[in-house]
Amino acid sequence: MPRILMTGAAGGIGTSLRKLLPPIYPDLLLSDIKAPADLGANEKFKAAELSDLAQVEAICDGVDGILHFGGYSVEGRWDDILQSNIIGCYNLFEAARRKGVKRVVFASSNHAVGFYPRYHRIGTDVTPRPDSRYGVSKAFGEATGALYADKHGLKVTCIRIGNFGDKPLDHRRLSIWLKPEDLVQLCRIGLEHPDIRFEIVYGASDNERSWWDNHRAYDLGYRPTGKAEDFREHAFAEQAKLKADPVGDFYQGGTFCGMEFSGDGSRIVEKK
Ligand code: 15L
Repeated sequence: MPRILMTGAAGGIGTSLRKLLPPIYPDLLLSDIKAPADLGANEKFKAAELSDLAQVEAICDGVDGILHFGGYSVEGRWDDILQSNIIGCYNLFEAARRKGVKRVVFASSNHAVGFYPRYHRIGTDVTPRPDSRYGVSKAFGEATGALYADKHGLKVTCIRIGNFGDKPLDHRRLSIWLKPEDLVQLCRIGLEHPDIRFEIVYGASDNERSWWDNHRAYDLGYRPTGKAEDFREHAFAEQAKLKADPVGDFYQGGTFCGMEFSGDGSRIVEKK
């Protein structure tokens, strides 16, 4: 029975996966800076600060595979992103190497490529176009994962997560929604598939309006069950409550692109 470590156990995704993973991975070790308030008596938890390598090594001890959901999950001040997502992510891969962990699944994000326009269908092999300091940290994590895969033989899967949740929240999320059970499928591929060396996949359900070519995930056996269009009316009703955002509505990364934007607005109408 593999021992799986999940970082970020107290965060949004971690909280949901704490319920979905135990039947598949009964030996699940949870970690975060602080224990989740509702930690069950049968859940195993060890606290760790990701920016402290010794603490990260301690949680990797005896672990076979890691689901790395820890770190900052939205745009933030540079120093917060630096500590949690740059230093913290490096520490995670380095601790995994030192402790002989075999596999890491890294929670990357659509914001690593958020500055691609929505009309542009992209695969996982495009140049990163981060839309935020947070997006830069996710591109860094993918690059670090590639280094540890190529140089040290760690089996690494980066999931560029769209928007995780029970239903798509607005028009943009109809293209990038990820149903929790579909994320579990992708985690299992990363932790178990025999062909993994270094992979990047999109964390998206079976969404008709997707902007992403996710064929590699399907080649690895991914069969998502979520369909964003089933929630179309809800998403449009929620969208109607939002203010127009000329930058965010044009690019894949949405509001992350519009935030602090002082670039060339004339490119927004350009289609090539
Ligand atoms: C993300 O990467 C964030 O973690 C999440 O909070 C959402 O903003 C999501 O992307 C999104 O793009 O909707």
